Amino acid sequence: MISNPPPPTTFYIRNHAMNKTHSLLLLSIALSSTLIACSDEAKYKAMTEKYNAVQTEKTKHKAMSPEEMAAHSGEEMHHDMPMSTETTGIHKIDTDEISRNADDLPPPLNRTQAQLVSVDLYTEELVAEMMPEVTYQYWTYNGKVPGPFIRARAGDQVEIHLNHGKPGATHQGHNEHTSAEHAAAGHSAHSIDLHSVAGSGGGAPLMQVGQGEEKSFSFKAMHPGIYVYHCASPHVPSHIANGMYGMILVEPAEGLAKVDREFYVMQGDFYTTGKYGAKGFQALSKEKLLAEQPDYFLFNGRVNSLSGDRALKAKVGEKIRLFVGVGSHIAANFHIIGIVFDKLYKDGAITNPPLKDVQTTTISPGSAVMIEFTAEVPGKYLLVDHSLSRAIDKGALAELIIEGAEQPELYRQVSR
Ligand SMILES: [Cu+2]
Repeated sequence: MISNPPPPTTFYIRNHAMNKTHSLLLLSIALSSTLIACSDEAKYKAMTEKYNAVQTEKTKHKAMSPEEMAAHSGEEMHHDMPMSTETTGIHKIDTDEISRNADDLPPPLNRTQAQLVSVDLYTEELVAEMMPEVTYQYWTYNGKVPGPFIRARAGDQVEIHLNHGKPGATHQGHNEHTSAEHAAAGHSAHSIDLHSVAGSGGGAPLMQVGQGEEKSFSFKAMHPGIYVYHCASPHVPSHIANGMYGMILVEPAEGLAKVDREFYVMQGDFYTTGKYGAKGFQALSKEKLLAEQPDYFLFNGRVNSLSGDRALKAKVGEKIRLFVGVGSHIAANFHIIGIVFDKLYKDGAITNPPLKDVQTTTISPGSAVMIEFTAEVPGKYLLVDHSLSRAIDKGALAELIIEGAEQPELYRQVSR
């Protein structure tokens, strides 16, 4: 029941200016992505060449005046030029950072009444680095992997607005293709299925957005928990494999216990035409996806996304809460080396009594957990998938840095 609801909470939209040059560049990207649909290992070489040709085209466009662009936009683009060593394309990317920071989530709600929560999402297809010198075309919500962390309270009415393409941008340029080609490419539509929704398809039947469309739907957040959302447009596994997932927290009416730090981490499996570390542009390998043989297991979308400057950081004595989910297809075995979880809320069930003193937890695909612990001993801790080749050899590694005074009574070297 919502009486006199306070003003809606509106989640951010990153609304960078998009000029005509950029929109044409996106058209080039879209052209290259049609190939991804029919990708298999045999076509990889052709795709790489085409990608590099597109990058050459992009470079050319960058040097053009708006007038030249206008004149040029009617021309047919030629992507069959031979590959040059100077256009390997590995540094020609749409965004310098595909990964969402682990601390990029809204603060606790701290309110006692239900209200309307309005969430603005858009879909964006971006070429970015998966690791140095390895690029991939991600499909995203709001330009990052994972999508925005949505925060509501039990009893809230939640309105989701989903725009196909970045608002304010000339649409991402499928106009040279037929709709059949779009469908074949698997990105004629995007959508959203939120696991917190009680209703057909989790909203997806109401939320299929095509080029230039925006659709909205509303649901009542009745079940507290931490949930995954994801794209549910055909071919659904491909959309998810490309990065279209995020999490929504429905806080219980009484709120959550106070903590000092909260972090948002999602593990995803990625399937590339080349092996782990193979340089250059990597397309989605549908064959590997169907065989459930990922080349990468990644936290927040890329290798080392949450390390160094972007590591999770806390101080000795602070209470830490992690929301950890699996957006894509393979269950995670989440562990932090050197940390025991004081409390674990399995399977998103945050209103149940937690498990206590847990070392490792499995997280099902399409599920999430809430973990709480106190930072006790300073140092660097590694977040891993404890199926450890995934961490050591395939990317599932992040850092938690705890700063503060040494605690020799808790942890020290001794000699016998
Ligand atoms: Cu999608």
